Amino acid sequence: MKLKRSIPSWRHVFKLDPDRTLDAAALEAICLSGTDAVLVGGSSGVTYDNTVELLSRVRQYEVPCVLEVSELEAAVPGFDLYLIPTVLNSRHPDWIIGHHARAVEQYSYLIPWDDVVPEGYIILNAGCTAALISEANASLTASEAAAYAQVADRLLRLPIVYLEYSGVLGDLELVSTVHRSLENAQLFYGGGITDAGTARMAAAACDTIVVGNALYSDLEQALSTVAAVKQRHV
Ligand code: 1GP
Repeated sequence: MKLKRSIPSWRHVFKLDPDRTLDAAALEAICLSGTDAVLVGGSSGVTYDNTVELLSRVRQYEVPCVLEVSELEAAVPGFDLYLIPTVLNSRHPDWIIGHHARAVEQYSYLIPWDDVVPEGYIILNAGCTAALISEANASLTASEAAAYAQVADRLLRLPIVYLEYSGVLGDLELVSTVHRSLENAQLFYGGGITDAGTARMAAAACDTIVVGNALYSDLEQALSTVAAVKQRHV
């Protein structure tokens, strides 16, 4: 299945961490939930082996399966699409462009460029693993976050801006401000969506909500986020 150009229609995505355990029944419920895509990714403990294993399990179902590449060693072939994060508010150039340049230098001939989509990450929870690893300056005002987002959208022309609050529900007014500032990019929001109520609030402030942790803490509530978002358009 070719997913190119279909990203803008995503309203809901479940993010699965290859380093965490899901039994068969849980995975089936997630893949048949009506979510627009399963995004495979994590900030630590992601390996080739656990990524291959999760891909092969998700492939039993028809839901699009997309890899968010955070470890070069875990760039497994066979996904529908590859999302490549660049952390716009990192204090270290490696996370903005350095790792990417090294990857291209080593593996350019292996990269399925037609299936690669860049994401401009803005990490706003200073305590999350991604912020710590990437040395993100997470204390941005709404106006500063919107400025980063516009650089991604208007200058770099990235198709996705991702506001990452992993683990906590973010400042949804800030998210709305960033949303209004975008011209073309799709706004992903992730962080602290645990149930239908938080899903609805977050979905009102962005284009695409990403639900991760809740799948591992309260699956039923996490599954209810799909209908909460989809009903908005009925
Ligand atoms: C994490 O943005 C995603 O990368 C989702 O966040 O795990 O808090 O749902 P949560």
